[in-house]
Amino acid sequence: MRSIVVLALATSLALTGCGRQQTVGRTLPTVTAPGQTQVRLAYHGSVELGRAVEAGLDLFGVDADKGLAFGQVDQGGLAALQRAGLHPELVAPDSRMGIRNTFDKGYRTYEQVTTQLHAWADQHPDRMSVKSAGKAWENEREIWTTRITGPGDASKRPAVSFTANLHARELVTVEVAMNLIQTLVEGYDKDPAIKKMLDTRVVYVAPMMNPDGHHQAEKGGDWRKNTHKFAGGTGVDLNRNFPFQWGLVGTSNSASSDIYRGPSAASEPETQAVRDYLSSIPNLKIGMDYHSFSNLVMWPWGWTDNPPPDAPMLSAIGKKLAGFNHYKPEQASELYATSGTIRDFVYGQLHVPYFTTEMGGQNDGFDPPYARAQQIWEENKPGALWLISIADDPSQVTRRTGIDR
Ligand code: 0X9
Ligand code: ZN
Repeated sequence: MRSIVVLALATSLALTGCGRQQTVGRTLPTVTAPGQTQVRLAYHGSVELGRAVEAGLDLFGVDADKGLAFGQVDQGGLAALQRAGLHPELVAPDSRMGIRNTFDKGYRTYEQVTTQLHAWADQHPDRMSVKSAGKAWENEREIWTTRITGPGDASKRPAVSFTANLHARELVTVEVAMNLIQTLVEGYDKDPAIKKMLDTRVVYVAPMMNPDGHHQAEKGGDWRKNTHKFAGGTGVDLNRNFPFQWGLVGTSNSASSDIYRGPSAASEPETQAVRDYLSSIPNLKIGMDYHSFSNLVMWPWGWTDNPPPDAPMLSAIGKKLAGFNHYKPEQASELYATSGTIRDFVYGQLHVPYFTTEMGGQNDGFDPPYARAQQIWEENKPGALWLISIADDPSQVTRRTGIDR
């Protein structure tokens, strides 16, 4: 009887940030409290971490050097981890790990992002335009994309893409993308290096690809996925829904899971919009998808440990980027296997080198005080500008040595 009450409570709390979807619809006779327990798990390699995620660990991030993973599990997940031979350490809800579920007012809301992007484009129509790639699942919020380049014929200029906030609660990534846009648009008049860059490149930035999920985070909710309602739970992990090696590994077929892949490849309106947007960028040469946290720079593949066809180039670029922000560079699968990700889609399907940055450390979690977001932007700025600079020919990194442009 008690567990029925608890499950009903968990259902009613879904998406409020207090209760979590994972408990809904499972038989959990031993559950005595709704919600999640934060855990720290010493893991040994990507296979073990992948097992933990598949068992139900909602992974926040890792300290890759120490082999420590941080996250949360419900009672069922805890039992599954133990059955898998993994022994997470329970930690008290810790303000220095994971999520505080407070939305520091420094962070921009969806509404503020919308207003700001249009204000910049209105002020600088000669160099910036804003376009919606489509609406998110609730059919209310637009997925904004921006195109930034100097005046004149841009049709032959190489293009670079930056994407952010596929995962709703990774708030810092929106701010980094917004800072990048501002730096380029306003720097055009002030900084000759930026002017030269924009006169010879086209930069596309999509700062908030999961606006419905972000809206939940703005209300203080802990939310990763989009907000698509299914019978068995809410939300698809958009970074498991892309149409490349969809459903293969590191993902779940259960709507209650934080790594739910969706009912089919590109089932979600957000995925479709971003897929079509990225596929239609002329001369797309390279790009970056921003996540948080773990202080990592990753290149394809995530779906297999096998090296990608362009491994020397991809690893050279990844290591160079990591030299700027002092993050750890690695092939994505070295962390844990994933499939249906945006990075592997762009590389595998569009044949364009695409990277993932996991910004911030475990002390930042998903929602560090806003001042940290500015520091995280500063540490990622040189790499972002460098990526734009090599877009004319990314393979130059393996042909030249000692370049520092
Ligand atoms: O799991 C993800 O989608 C990303 N990590 S996050 O903590 N931001 O959710 C990226 C994972 C990188 N790719 C692989 N591990 N293969
Ligand atoms: Zn993420």
